[in-house]
Amino acid sequence: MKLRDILAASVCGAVMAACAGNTTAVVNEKGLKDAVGDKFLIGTALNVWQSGGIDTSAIKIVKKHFNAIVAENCMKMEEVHPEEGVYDFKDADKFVNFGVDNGLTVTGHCLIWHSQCPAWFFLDDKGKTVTPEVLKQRMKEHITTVVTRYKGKIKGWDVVNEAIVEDGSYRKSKFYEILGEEFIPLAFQYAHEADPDVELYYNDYGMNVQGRRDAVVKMVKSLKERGLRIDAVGMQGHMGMDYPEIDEFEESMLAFASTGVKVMITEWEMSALPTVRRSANISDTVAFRKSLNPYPEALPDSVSKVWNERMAQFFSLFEKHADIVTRVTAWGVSDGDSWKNNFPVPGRKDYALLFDRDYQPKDFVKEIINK
Ligand code: 9MR
Repeated sequence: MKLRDILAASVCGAVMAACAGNTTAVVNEKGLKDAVGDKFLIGTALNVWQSGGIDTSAIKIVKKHFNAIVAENCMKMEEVHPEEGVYDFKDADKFVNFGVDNGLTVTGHCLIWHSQCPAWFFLDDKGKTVTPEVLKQRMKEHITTVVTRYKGKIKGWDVVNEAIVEDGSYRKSKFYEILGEEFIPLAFQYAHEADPDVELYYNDYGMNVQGRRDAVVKMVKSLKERGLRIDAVGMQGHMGMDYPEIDEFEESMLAFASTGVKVMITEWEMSALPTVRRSANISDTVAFRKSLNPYPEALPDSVSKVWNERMAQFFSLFEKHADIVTRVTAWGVSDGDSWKNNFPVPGRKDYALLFDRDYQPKDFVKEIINK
């Protein structure tokens, strides 16, 4: 069993407990999506218990408050394409159908990512690294198969995820090692050829950092100069109480928009716990210590107040730039679902999302709804 499945199983346990017991009523008549109106889409990531219809409490929240969804895990390459010639679309199909059946805008996440990419993708039958030609052919086959399957059902794809690091250089991934920078334009080209109508995005974390910001701007410009389609830059909003600086984040939003693409806040949450690592790279973990888990029972009011104020400030920033922002998506429905409970320190209790463990909206969300 993979570590991710073990962690996910514990989330599912919490979900089942919640489903069995208190399926708390939501007090407000109006949903968050009604309050946001047509400023931008307001979305959430779904795990497989949600898109599979098991976590009914979360589903109620999704239908009432959100109008867009993205798959937290089930469309990643290791899930849909675990072996050469073997595809498994069981969970991905359920996710996409959930979106279509409920009239939600569906985003595909993600086509090309160094992480959660099965080892076979880069190896030949003798276990040697494949040639650039073979990797291109595999990328094309993967992208074409997945994008074609959901044609007309998905509004846009995170085509390439997390390819640039903080200093502005390219991440030394297998894709980069074998194909160099060229793997990015190729991925966009293959996706567009598979579905000329679908939107295409570049998605990354830590986008407030200047080195990464400048490199992403350069990369987007170069895609456009080649005549390739790119509709938006996804700024993953993995935030903490002390990062990112709001001004730096705004500067990046404007820098990306200046290239002629839209901006999406794609993976929004804010950890309320002491910052250990700013990275969202899943392998950057730190061992559990009690001192790193200061609120195992509940979040103190004083901390909750600061957290809500900071979330409200970011939301106001997104509203201020509603002309360039097309979607804001939370990375999970309620606090119990968040990957932050296990990253970067496994086993902490975090309070990172828009709805608490009882599926109640946080104060800043209530304020938006009641405005
Ligand atoms: O939230 C996701 C978590 O459940 C997975 O274990 C992890 C690895 O697949 O990916 C998490 O989502 C990541 C997203 O796909 C890309 N940006 C960073 C997110 C957090 O690691």
